[in-house]
Amino acid sequence: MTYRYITTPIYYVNDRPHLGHAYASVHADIMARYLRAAGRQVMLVTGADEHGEKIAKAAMRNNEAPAAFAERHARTFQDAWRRLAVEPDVFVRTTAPAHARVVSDCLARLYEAGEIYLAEYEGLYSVGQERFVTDKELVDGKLPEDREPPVLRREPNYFFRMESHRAWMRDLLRDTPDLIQPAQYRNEVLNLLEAPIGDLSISRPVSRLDWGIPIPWDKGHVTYVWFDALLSYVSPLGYPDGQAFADYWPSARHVIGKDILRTHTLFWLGMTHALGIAPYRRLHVSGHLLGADGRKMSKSLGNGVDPLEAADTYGVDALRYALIREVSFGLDGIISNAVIAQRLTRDLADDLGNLASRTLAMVTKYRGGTIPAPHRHDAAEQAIVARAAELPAIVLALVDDMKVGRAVEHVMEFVTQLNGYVARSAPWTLAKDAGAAARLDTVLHTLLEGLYSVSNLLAPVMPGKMRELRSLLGAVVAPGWDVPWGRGVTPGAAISAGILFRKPAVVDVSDISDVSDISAVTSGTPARPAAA
Ligand code: ME8
Repeated sequence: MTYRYITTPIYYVNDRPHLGHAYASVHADIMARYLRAAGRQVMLVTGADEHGEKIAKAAMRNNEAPAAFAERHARTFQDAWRRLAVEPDVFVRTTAPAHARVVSDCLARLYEAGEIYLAEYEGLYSVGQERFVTDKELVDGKLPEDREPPVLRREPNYFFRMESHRAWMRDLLRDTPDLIQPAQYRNEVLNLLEAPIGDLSISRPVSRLDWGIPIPWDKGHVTYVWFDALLSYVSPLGYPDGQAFADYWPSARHVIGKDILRTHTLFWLGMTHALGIAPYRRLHVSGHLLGADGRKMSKSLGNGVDPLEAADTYGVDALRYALIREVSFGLDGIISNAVIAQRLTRDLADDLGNLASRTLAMVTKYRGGTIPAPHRHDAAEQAIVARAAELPAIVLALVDDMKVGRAVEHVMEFVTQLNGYVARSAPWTLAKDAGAAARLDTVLHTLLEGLYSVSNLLAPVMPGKMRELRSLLGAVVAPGWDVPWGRGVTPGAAISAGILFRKPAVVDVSDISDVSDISAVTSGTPARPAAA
């Protein structure tokens, strides 16, 4: 059994998710779906980061107890993932007693081992990022991603001896080139590790903040939210003794945004090393989605595209597709309603949707809606069959490196190849020639089988639409990875004509040169795409 453990960040539940959160979760979900389709035993974990000052403050502003506030928003996230077809196996909550037990146990062990000590601390603290910051990180007196400048804090804190693990971390990163991907983020961390990183404050006095997991030996302090949150990667596996931990942890891949690179390297690698947990296998670091204003999309800035509204407007599958195609994983990129509409129009409706609808229409018109059996394959069919045979391995290898957009680009090139094949083989001409009936059968069968391959190859990205496509193709076979050519559609079975993707009705996106002009696409009542 080949296991794969995939995690997303556990999100701060102080509001509803925006598209930046969806970006990480959709990538992780797509990787999970591809690997599952290819027969791996996958566990996908996402969750809610419910403790800490940020949540406590947001709850207070809302006149609500932190527990009730976090509970309500955790549910909002769970509902959002359901709507966005993100299907985790576990939704971990840091307020769950089982998680708190793991945190307490880890703290106690580290304290006994001398890895934790008490000291007075003074420094600049970013409430937005929930961590102490250094002067070097500040631009114009604040972190670029924060609205407020950091505040000066002086208080007794428990510290974790993070600095003592620095040499080991540096060696690990040097010896494991693919531990952090893309490579620029590994270099960034290697640079950080050249200089002292200091020890990590892992507690807060209850006099200032009581919304957290108590420090087991000192009720005057609660656990720092990051120390608590990072352990949510092992608590759902039943760490330390659970079988799931033994099975899944050795294959762990964390999907995160670049804003939390430091916590997932310096903090988390240090913590796992001190606890005797093997380091994760890979950290997949995304860039940032930028709002139309060119700034990082964030809840605090309110410049995000609402993923649920976008799913309603364009369909959840088109949204997932646009997210992974538009911004290459690892890089920053702007995403707006306009670019989603453009992807839906061009790639999905014009290329894939058109291939499907004209193929289905021709089978209806020329063969009464019944799938014909193929005859002799010419060079054109042989090229298509050969490409269909090699695509699953190509796609899987790219997905394994979290190059999901690139993987899907290959499949869309195959769609282009099929569209070119329609044009060159001109079934409408063959249909006029009684002597070309066998050739027409072969062409139509090749197109249907090609579409079946596409439905399999894109199902992890667009599960609903690809299910719909398989049903239009009359494919009774359960979707499978690597289905050999000729086993997808069944000669003699009936297809249904249908339209897979509808263009957004409101705008002609070819007119949009300025993607920041969101109002152009969101005003009016867009047509809903066909139901999934
Ligand atoms: O940091 N573009 O939670 P968080 C791309 N609770 N991704 C974005 C993004 C954007 N504009 N904005 C957010 C936390 N993200 C901690 C994590 S994990 C043990 C604890 C994504 O709610 C990105 O993956 O602030 C980022 O790392 C994550 O959301 C942070 O979400």
